[in-house]
Amino acid sequence: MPRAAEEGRWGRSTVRTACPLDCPDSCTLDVTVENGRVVDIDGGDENPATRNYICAKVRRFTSRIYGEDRLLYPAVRQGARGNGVFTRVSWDEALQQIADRVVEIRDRWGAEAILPFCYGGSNGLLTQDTTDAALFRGLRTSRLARTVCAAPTGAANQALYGKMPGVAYLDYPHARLIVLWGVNPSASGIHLVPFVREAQRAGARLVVIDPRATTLARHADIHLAPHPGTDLPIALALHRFLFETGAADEAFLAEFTTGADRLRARADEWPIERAAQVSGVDAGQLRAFAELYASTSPALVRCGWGLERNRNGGSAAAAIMALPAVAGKFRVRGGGFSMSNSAALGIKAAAWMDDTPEPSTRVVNMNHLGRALLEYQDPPVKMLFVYNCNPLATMPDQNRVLRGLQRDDLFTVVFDQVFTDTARYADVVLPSTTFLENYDIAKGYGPISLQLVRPVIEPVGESRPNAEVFSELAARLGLGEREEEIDTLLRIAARLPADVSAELMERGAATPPFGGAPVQFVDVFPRTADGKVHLFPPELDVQAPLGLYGYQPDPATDRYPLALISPASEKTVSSMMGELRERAAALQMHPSDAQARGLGKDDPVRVFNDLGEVQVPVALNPDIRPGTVSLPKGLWRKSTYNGSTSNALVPDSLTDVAGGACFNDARVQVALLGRH
Ligand SMILES: Nc1nc2c(c(=O)[nH]1)N[C@H]1C(S)=C(S)[C@@H](COP(=O)(O)OP(=O)(O)OC[C@H]3O[C@@H](n4cnc5c(=O)[nH]c(N)nc54)[C@H](O)[C@@H]3O)O[C@H]1N2
Ligand SMILES: Nc1nc2c(c(=O)[nH]1)N[C@H]1C(S)=C(S)[C@@H](COP(=O)(O)OP(=O)(O)OC[C@H]3O[C@@H](n4cnc5c(=O)[nH]c(N)nc54)[C@H](O)[C@@H]3O)O[C@H]1N2
Ligand SMILES: [Mo]
Repeated sequence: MPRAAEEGRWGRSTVRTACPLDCPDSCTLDVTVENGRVVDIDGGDENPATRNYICAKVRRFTSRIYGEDRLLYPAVRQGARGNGVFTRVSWDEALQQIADRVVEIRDRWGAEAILPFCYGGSNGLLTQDTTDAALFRGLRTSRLARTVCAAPTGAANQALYGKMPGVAYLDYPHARLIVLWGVNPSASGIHLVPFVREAQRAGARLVVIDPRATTLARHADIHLAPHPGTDLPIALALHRFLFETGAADEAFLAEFTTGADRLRARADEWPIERAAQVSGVDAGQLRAFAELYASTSPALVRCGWGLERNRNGGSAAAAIMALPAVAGKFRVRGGGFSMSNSAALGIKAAAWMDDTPEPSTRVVNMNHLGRALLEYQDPPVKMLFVYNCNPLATMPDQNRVLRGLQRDDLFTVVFDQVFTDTARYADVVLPSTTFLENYDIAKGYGPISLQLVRPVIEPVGESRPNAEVFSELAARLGLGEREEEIDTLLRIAARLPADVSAELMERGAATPPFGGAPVQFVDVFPRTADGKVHLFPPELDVQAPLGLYGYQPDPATDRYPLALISPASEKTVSSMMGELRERAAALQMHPSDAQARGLGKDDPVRVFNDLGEVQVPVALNPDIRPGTVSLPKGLWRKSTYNGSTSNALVPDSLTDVAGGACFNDARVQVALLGRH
């Protein structure tokens, strides 16, 4: 396997690799390198679903690689925490300082006083859960529950179907009805869009359920714009309709499912009119949707993540994913559901390097970072080790996280590619490579795919890959041998099924089973213990405050009547590339809500609640539902007037199941800035 970086060092060459960033699509990339520098990034043809084109973000990834925010060498804090002044040190000094602090804190407080903090980052199989997991397990630090995203949808998909693979992008053109539910592929997975449009050209109907009139919603036959957090009543009303009108597939339910009676009992509480009233959609439109779904096949539901980020998120996701089972939509190409396909290949990103079981140490829910830093005792958190994550930008209750990071007695390490908002509060900053400078294995969660990511240039500055840094730290702490990144890669490869591994290493990609397009209940089946669909899984029921499918009402108050959502934007991947945004982001607000508050186009406003305040210009946007306002996800602090972003308004309350984040449960008021 050639180290591609060497091919492009002199002259010009184009190298095949893949994008591992946190996005469903997992594009094949052709990267052109000239005299050791990346000059062009474009799509390649290995992944049939990504069809040779890529998003604007990765197309301009060179602005990140060579940008002014790039971290080039290790550095330690000078003077007051948060003032942003750092002094360059050698890797040896930085790592020794960290190792010394680890020993000191472990001896005085116990290793659970150390909290490793990581999430999406580059999202591949090598940059997470490898030598990092071995190090932190070996130390017996606190463990992190990685719940910021996909926890409720993942728990629902696991409980109902054991994460059966979903309908492939390639099969969307076979559908006669496509339902895009709480998902906006035009921003969050662009390669799905042409397949939806192709289906429409072939006569398929499109239903979009989203509080915003997204691009695809504007092209839909039915657009339901529910109040955020009310998908559960809508889905239950559909179930009730299916059972009542005889459209439920009783034979399928009897043979392949459990729990249908209990689901039906909860659905009985939701006639169409009641669900329409609670969710703020038109009852006639909701009925039309129910009739269309009942009568059309192949019908498929693309369940997204927008609907999980609220107190009803787990129940909503379960009720939505239960629809094709009740309506009997499986067993045809283009029928069923799609959710995350991250488990489709049966390859888990967990503890690859170490067969020793996870220690039974304290678990910290990452959505409670602020609380953990400020309130947890026995022991208090004394060291925070952040990598693959930018929590000050991305976790709930930003002001609480900020107060935690400002603690004088907290030792914080931030290992990142750029000088993030979180890095500003670090004691030690370590520079990491990007996916064009290190190896990785990219696993798609839209299309089923596994691709090799290769370094196409030498590391920029003194940056180093995760695998090496954690193995070196482990060696310094007497927990193992230092190893090269390539050796870690080979150790992972050796743990993959032999045929997958051989093809991945030789060809750079593994061929997915069923041509990457399995038909549900023909090629793939539920991976639950009994092989059935569990429509009322007890493990979800015990978690939910009102039981599974129990609707918790809207948290709005008279003081804070507006729902704030913060969906994915086409400009960033979570907060990655957020450093490149030059102007303040705008609050999207319906003209009627603006008028009621005396606000005009571009007026500076305060968006506030009891947790914080965000100051931004307002944009009058008829595409957002009245009563709902929106800010982009992943903003850096510099992208608002006062350095607070949507997460300053997001409570750190948890979803009904699986401890997920409630980003879209923020309730706020908006007023002209300067008027109180
Ligand atoms: N460009 C880009 N792509 C990304 C990302 C990114 O940041 N930028 N992030 C990646 C990651 S980490 C993820 S998890 C995925 C997420 O991708 P998506 O599943 O698309 O999730 P969101 O962007 O959170 O929200 C999707 C839609 O849900 C709507 N929505 C909000 N609240 C509700 C609700 O209560 N009910 C319903 N029905 N709809 C609601 C929003 O208006 C939005 O249009 O995208 C991935 N792809
Ligand atoms: N308000 C609001 N907030 C949200 C959401 C929302 O809908 N609304 N969505 C949430 C979602 S879906 C998600 S997934 C989370 C994501 O939240 P985070 O996990 O914080 O994701 P990123 O912002 O992408 O931060 C990843 C960081 O890792 C760094 N990184 C990338 N590759 C590497 C590597 O190889 N090594 C190291 N050491 N660092 C690397 C990047 O430079 C970046 O700074 O955000 C959540 N935050
Ligand atoms: Mo996510």
